[in-house]
Amino acid sequence: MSTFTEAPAYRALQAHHDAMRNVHLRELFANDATRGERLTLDPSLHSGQAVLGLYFDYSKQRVTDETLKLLIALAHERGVAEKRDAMFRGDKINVTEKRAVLHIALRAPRDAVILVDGENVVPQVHAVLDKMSAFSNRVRGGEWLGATGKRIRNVVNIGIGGSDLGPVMAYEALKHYSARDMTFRFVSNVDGTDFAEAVQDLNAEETLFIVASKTFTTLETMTNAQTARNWFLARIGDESAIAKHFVAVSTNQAQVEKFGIDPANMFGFWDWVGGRYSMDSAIGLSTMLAIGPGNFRDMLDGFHAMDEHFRTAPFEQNLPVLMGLLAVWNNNFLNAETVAVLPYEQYLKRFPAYLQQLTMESNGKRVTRQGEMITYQTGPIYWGEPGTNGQHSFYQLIHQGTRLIPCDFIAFSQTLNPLPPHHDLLMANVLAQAEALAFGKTADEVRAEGIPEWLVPHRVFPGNRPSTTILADKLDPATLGKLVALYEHSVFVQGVIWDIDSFDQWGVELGKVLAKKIIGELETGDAELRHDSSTNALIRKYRKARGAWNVKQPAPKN
Ligand code: G6Q
Repeated sequence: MSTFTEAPAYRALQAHHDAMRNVHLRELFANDATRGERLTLDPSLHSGQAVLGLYFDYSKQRVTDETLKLLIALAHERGVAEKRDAMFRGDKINVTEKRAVLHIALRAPRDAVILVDGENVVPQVHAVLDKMSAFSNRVRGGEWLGATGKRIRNVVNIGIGGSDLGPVMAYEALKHYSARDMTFRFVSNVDGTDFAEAVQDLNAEETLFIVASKTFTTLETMTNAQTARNWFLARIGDESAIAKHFVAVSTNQAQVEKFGIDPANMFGFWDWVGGRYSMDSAIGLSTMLAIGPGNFRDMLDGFHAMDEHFRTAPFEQNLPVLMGLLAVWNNNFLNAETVAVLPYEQYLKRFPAYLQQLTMESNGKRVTRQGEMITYQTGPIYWGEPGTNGQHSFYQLIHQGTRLIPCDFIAFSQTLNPLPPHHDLLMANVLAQAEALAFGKTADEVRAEGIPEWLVPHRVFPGNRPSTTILADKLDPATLGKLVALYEHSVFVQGVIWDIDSFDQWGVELGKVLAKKIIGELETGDAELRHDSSTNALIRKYRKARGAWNVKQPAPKN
């Protein structure tokens, strides 16, 4: 295969871009009265799959019919369909780790058949789901009691990265559906403050810790899990009580047992589930405890509906394919460096943080799958905050700054907390922002408002700033599943176009080993230092000034 920038479709797109670089969205809309309805996807209409229900309006992207035609040609040329089919088939498309990539199997129906090395993995997936459901029902129903006979009221998920961001995001997103008589906390940072604050008001007798770690070797998680164990034992004083208060989610049974957790209380998953693609595996145990197995199943069904859409819909009507192609257009032709994700839904407040890992860990790569250096831009920077808060801070730069920042607006027609007039105001804002970004305000329009001439340049909005608006009926478990799967597959499409391995994360692995050397040097106060002069000086300064951090703490009171 030729490299991305040598592909005939790339060259055609480059020429097309040169011809339309100065075309304004104002013009595109003025020349086509139907554009706002035509350049949209409502898969319930297009593909007869009434289940999707996500209205995807990309008419405010800087594209024409010709752009779309060329982008779709690019997708065909780069082998998106073949690579997608290879993923769904269980081929080892994660080439650097020689692994299959099968998060789609986590939400497959019970009777599906998906083979890894000749073995159908779907029964294993459902066996774990059944075990999670039985456990969740027992905890939620008050059958699973703590060691002193009290009901479990608090769940603390200890994990980091993919073993944290998905669970936190999903808990926050689906809080409306959660058991309100239970408290959920998430500890990820190795900074002791994270653990201390998470448990400071919890009663150990009513607390369940989930140690969530695919490898069960991650420094942060193992340190927090050990601290949790100490915290618990200091209050309960009985090793045998651990079995009722600690469960594990992992692929590493040996390490789980070594830590002291009974394998009967372990929920497994597999090496073909990447950390950032694992929120719908056993890593979602905290989510299931919060919302119950039925809602969790609905979420999985939402994921699966998007998987099937991605697998079967023609590219012209395929949400993840179009979303991925538009991202490539903005990134490689309009030279946008970032993407702002702007959910107008308070419950999605952690969605941008979740997407940061999904997108940037997947596509932040600088060599091809074959290891050749890449000469074009790959994954952009994702960031964002829920609306309307962002409007009062960083939107200034999006409207009038010198950079082009494509935006994903996400909104819901129905609120889960009807408090008139809030929802209409929220919706008015998201619609107004997308409109203002696209069309701006010209100098003549500013003058017509009676603005003095010296102020006119400051009051002009250039417009022509691209955005997509995703509108769903309401935020429920199935819709969340669809949204996450939409981004997952869009990331996949981009990775295929750029010819990168979207499923490894060597940059993260490095972080896991780098600190180890320095830890030893901090602990041994007089060890000889062989770093650069800056690091050496910082270590010396820290050794001197750290105070009594390692002095034994007094035994905690119950
Ligand atoms: C995700 C990454 C990474 C991982 C964490 C936690 O795709 O691999 O974020 O999830 O480093 O790893 P463990 O689950 O093994 O503790």
